[in-house]
Amino acid sequence: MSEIHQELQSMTRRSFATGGAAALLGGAGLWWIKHAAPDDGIPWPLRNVLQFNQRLSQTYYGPSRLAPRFDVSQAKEPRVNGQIGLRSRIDLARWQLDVLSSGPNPVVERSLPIGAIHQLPRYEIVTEFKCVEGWSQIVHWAGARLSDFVARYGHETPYVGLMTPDRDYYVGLDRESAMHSQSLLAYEMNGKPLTLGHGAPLRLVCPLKYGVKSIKRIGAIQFTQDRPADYWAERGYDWYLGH
Ligand SMILES: Nc1nc2c(c(=O)[nH]1)N[C@H]1C(S)=C(S)[C@@H](COP(=O)(O)O)O[C@H]1N2
Ligand SMILES: [Mo]
Repeated sequence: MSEIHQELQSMTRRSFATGGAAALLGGAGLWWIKHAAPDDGIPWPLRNVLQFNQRLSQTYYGPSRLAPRFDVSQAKEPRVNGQIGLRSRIDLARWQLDVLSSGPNPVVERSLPIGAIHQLPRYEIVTEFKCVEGWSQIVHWAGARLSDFVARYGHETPYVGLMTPDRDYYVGLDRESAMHSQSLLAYEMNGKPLTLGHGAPLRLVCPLKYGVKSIKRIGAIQFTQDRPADYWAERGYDWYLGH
């Protein structure tokens, strides 16, 4: 199993390296990568490594794989990292989570107050939060399992998309990752309500994936048949981003 993890990690790193190389090439190189017969929206020079990641992800990112847990005494506050979708004003008293209909032109099916999330069973976890930029931090989170939310308010679709209220930041999850027992809709960090910088009033925590997927300030959630838009996947990162 550890060999597989190593392979998954090195492949993930390599796909970042490919993205990085694409960024460095600029000019003609970037043009070529962008225009080389896209498949599933992904230019083929990046596709092979992504498909390999996808195979590994589907095989080994099963419901039984758990992120390591730590003692609560090891938890510290992570840095505030990534402000996309957090720049507009937010009135926490009026915040609602919109559940969107599936399909390309979604309508709001229902709007839930934060109380609806607090009413779901509370779950706490102390896990290592890892950013692709190379830092990590052990953090103590509390919130509702995304799987409990889906069971109560969601639909049985292959994908789940989450976005900030202003739609500036958005992530897509495959159903297996969404239903993973450690995927949380978190409202507390290290024993206190989330701060605005860390995504108040509600953020995702997905401990088996890099921090990129743990969207802060969730405003809407959509259950889709097709792969939802994903901010960093659109910019060349691996879609699954497991580690
Ligand atoms: N809305 C939003 N969520 C986001 C980001 C962002 O830019 N906007 N950045 C992501 C990245 S790259 C990381 S590492 C984590 C950082 O979370 P933190 O600020 O609580 O440490 O948030 C993720 N969620
Ligand atoms: Mo990150």
